Amino acid sequence: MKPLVHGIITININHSFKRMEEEITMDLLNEISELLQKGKAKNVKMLVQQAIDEGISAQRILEEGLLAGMDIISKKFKNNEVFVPEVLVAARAMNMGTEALKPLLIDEGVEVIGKACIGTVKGDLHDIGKNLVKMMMESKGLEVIDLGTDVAPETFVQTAIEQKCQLICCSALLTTTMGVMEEVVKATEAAGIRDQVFIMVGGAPVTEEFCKHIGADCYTPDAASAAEAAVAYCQSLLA
Ligand code: B1M
Repeated sequence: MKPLVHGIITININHSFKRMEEEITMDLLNEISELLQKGKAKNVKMLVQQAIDEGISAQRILEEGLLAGMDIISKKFKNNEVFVPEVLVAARAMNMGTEALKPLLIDEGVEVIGKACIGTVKGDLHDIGKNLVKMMMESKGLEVIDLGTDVAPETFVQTAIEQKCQLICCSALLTTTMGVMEEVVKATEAAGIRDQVFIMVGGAPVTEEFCKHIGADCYTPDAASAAEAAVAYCQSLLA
């Protein structure tokens, strides 16, 4: 009987320990989310580092900490419970938090498999999603030239020509700016490089149907699938 009882106690202790560990992890991720909502950028960065040091995966920190906080802010913004200044500081905290995750996601030793330029289209200043796409692409071995926000179609095209990019990646968050993506497609045609570049589009209002309608090559709903699609395209060029 004794070893059996001992076994049960060991199992229970292990179970309790795991539960405690999960509770500590959840507390830390919730704190990251709350500090992000308050726009405490430096504290967010510090806690992201703490979470990394405690062995929490980059994916959990991103999804259950940073993006969870951003999601709450987005809903409050939509419902007029918070306004541009609060959203702006939360966005800064988000960007600082994701910067801290970068070393975890990007392995300097990864072989470069292709080159892309990325930007948020003209008239649009939203850059969080674009930054995530850039980071995920870099983590998968793409060299990514970041053109920032408010990027004119000619800038995408000129960069693609000068830097020999195989991919042009456009992000848009406003229904009023997503049309600029069509201008990017047309600008590549006018410059005679349409068949040399793979045009990827994304952002909250963008859809697969819209992508087809404007003649772009690929729509993906999130940063991870954008990186996967970019890699698949680059590999198809190497094959
Ligand atoms: Co603005 N904003 N904003 N905003 N903002 C939205 C987009 C909005 C939906 C809010 C709402 O609910 N009403 C609304 C747009 C409505 C519409 O167009 N129909 C809106 C508005 C109206 C505005 C202003 C006009 C507000 C004003 O001034 N009165 C103004 C416009 C400024 C401008 O751009 N000219 C404005 C300003 C701002 C801030 C500056 C305050 C700030 C941006 C700060 C920054 O980015 N540095 C801001 C923010 C933060 C938001 C919300 C709340 C959050 C956006 C975000 O970062 N989400 C947003 C609400 C919402 O989207 N529900 C909102 C998190 C991010 C991870 O998601 O960017 O969607 P997202 O990226 C995703 C995918 O879309 C995808 O990957 C990411 C996830 O993995 N993805 C790609 C993105 N790009 C991709 C490219 C790809 C593939 C996938 O391939 C190339």
